[in-house]
Amino acid sequence: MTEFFDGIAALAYEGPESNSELCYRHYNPDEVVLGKRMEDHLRFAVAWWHSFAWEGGDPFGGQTFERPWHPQDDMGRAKMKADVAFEMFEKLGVPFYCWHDADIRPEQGNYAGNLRTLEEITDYMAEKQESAKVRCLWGTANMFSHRRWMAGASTNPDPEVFAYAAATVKGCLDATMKLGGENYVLWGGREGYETLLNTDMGMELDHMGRFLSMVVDYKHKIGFKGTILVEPKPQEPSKHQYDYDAATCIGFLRKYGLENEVKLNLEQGHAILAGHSFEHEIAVAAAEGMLGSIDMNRNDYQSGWDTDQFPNNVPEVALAYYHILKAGGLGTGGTNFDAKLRRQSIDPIDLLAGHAGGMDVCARGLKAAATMIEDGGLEQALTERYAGWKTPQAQEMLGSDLASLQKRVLDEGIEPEPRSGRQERLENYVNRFV
Ligand code: XLS
Ligand code: NI
Ligand code: NI
Repeated sequence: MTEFFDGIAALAYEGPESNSELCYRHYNPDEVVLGKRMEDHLRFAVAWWHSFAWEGGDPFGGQTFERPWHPQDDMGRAKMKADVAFEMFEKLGVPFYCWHDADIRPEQGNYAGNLRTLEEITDYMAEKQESAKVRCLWGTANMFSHRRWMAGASTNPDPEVFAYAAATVKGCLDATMKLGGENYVLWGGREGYETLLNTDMGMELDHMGRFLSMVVDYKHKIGFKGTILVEPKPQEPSKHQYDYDAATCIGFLRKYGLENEVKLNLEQGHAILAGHSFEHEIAVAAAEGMLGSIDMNRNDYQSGWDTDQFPNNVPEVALAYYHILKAGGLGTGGTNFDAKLRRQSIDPIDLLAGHAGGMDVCARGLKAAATMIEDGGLEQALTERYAGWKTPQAQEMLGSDLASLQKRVLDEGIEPEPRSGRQERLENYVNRFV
């Protein structure tokens, strides 16, 4: 045991009326929602990078968090960080965690050294898992922070960086498998460009497609049973990110023949940056059978960048889970809190409070979504709105052609009568549940 969370007890479900500062008011893991335990629907995960690796810097100032494992450059402190992380997982009762190689291992400044420290720290984590309830939801490689990645990883103009990226992902996939990870994520942090003046976009996209195929081949070679996930995000950090949004990624996966091998990890804040709602991104992926997992957070709607705050808006979260439930749930995926504290929230208890609040918001969203599904009002409205398409005549039309349809319009004197889309009535309906 470390002293980091001294005096703070494990969180318990106390119900909506509780006055405790630190408890669950809505997240009750064993409560059954639509025939399944809440914990199994939501599959919460803590993100190692925001909670344990980030030091509280912003573009104008450096570290504000003074954790006993900073600076993170030696194995002793990396293990202390892992000890605190596992204590936090237990106090929160979360079933999963997620990591980048650079979050968990001390940096050695060269590939062989980093592989060695990654193996050592993941052995240590695997050992801790033996006596813990928590599991690995996904691992990933940080191929965006170090200066070697500044012009991309698999899309770098330098083939040596491509090789380095391949070696890095191999090491991370091996480590994810060792930890029993249920997925492996690729977020193309620097896969994009700043200016077309120095960029061969077609070549870079082909290299990214080839790279992803190598990842899929290696997954099968080692018998990794998890799902490979790609995480879309627009305009940050590169001005033009190749994996802009769900639709762009789906087109990319189809082009390189990977549509049956790779799914999407969708992040709330990234959806907003792309000019979409979160439920839009979820519905796009679900329509293609490519909904994999979600990164749950929220952006500050005024600042226009990825602020990665804990979610606190139940109506927004409810619509996201509504579409997840409609799609049949998260499968091997989960709800990963890709969310960090504000840099003034320096106390250990803030880390627990951030997660507990987010989990309660998601639990309320899930329950509201489940009630809407049970009530069936939205589904009913859809059935009514598209009822015309149920007729044999409408279905036959889809196999017809422009000239026959013109003839039909003229012969029958068709002049369609517009009908209300009922948006406000449907919004009022949703507001009864959230
Ligand atoms: C950054 C991404 C990142 C991925 C994992 O914006 O959300 O945190 O989830 O590399
Ligand atoms: Ni993310
Ligand atoms: Ni993000």
